[in-house]
Parts: sequence; structure tokens; C-alpha cells
Amino acid sequence: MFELVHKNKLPEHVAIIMDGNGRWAREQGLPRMTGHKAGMDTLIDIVGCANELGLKIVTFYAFSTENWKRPLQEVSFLMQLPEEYLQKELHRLIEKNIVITVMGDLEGLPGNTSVAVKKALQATRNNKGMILNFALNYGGRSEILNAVKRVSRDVSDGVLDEEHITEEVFSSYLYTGGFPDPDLLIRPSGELRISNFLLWQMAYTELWFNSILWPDFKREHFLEAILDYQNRERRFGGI
Ligand code: V0D
Repeated sequence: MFELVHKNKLPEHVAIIMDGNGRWAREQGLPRMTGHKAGMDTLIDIVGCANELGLKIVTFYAFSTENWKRPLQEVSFLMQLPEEYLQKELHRLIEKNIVITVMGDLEGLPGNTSVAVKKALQATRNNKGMILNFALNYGGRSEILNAVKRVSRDVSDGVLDEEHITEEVFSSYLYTGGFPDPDLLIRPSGELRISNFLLWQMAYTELWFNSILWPDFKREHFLEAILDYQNRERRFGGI
């Protein structure tokens, strides 16, 4: 299926909601944590596939601002995963020239999690390859509110003129600052929602859903989504 992808019509930026880990575990009578671990194997495989295809940016929704409502022991487990992922994968990401970026409120994370993430940002910041972007402690509405507050501060400080607040300028205040908007959103596991992910940025994003749970999501599903995207006609509101 890899060969069927048109390398000259690739989406530049693909966003992915890694959903269905808990349900996958429950269906097999396993603890939810085992589902999250299996989800990490899928993440590693899909990152490899995205890089081989030549995508410029992939954004994974790892932890939302709403996920703090989960049981404390699950939250604590999840917060160890960035460190675990980086211990296992960082050397390979560096080998592949991949840049790690994160969007979300890093200051609101446990110390060891933010230390591990900041080290990875440092270690890959001069790389020139694919951008591997994690939405971590991220919420779309809170991102927009945070941007509004900083815009209004710049206006009252006289750094920014109200007339100069265009869509481009406003976008630069979002976490995704310099990134192009996602061309394609992939959400497996059967949920048909955006769930507070990249609200501003997804104005014209093509949406692709299937009902495979994330731990069962394979390269073939990813390629199916890319091929489907390549067969769509994007009009951005025009005719
Ligand atoms: C659990 C499946 C990697 C989805 C993947 C704290 C749920 C494994 C990261 C990660 C999680 C985040 C930032 C970073 C490097 C790696 C991650 C979380 C959950 C939430 F810079 N996997 N992963 N973060 N899971």
C-alpha cells in the first residue's frame, strides 16, 4: 500500500488522536495501563511510517487538559510514559534527524515528566527532519484563551496594534505558532468527535475516522487514511 501513496501530494501536517487504549484493555480483561503500553507500541510504529513517507509534521494527542479527571493512579502512570518513551526511542529519533516539539501547558506537569520532555526538546532542536509534535496537557479552548490574553496584553503594552490582529497574527500566538494547520485528522476507535483538539487550526482539516482501537491500529490503516486524503478534493470554502 506504501507504493500507492503519491509522494508529491502528501499532507504536510497530520494530526492523530490516539484513542481506544482503555477499551482495548477492558475487552481483553487487562488493566487499562496495559492498553496504554500497547498504545505506545502503535505510536512508535506510526512515527516510523510517517517518517518513511516523508511527512513534515505529525501531531499526536497524548494528554488533554480534561484527562486530569481520570483516577490518580492512571494519571500517574500516564505521566511516566513520556520518560519511558524517550528512554526507549530518543536515540532512534536523533538518528532519524527528527525534531520533537510539544504543545500544551508544560509547567502544569509533574517535575520528572517536564524534565524528561525538556531534555528531548533540547536534544533534537537542531535536527532538520520530520517534526514529531506532542499535544501534552493540551486543550483547544484553553489554547485560544491563552492566546487572547497574550494578544490583549501586547495591545495594552503598545506592542501590537488592534488593526494588525489578522488571522495570521492571531495564529502566531497559538501553541502551533509557525506550523501549518493540519491537513488531515485521524481518529480511530469509533468516536466521531474533535474533543477540544486543535480547534482554531482545524477549520479546513480533512477528517478521517475508523473504528479500530489505537493498540490495533496498523500502518495499513494509516496508509489508508493518507490514500483517502489524496483522493479528496480540497476547496477551502471556494468552488
Ligand atoms: C498513552 C498511546 C508517548 C496513548 C501512546 C502523558 C496514551 C502512549 C508520550 C510522549 C502516552 C509525550 C510527550 C513527549 C514524548 C512522549 C506519551 C502520554 C501518554 C501522556 F515529549 N506516549 N505517551 N504521553 N501514551
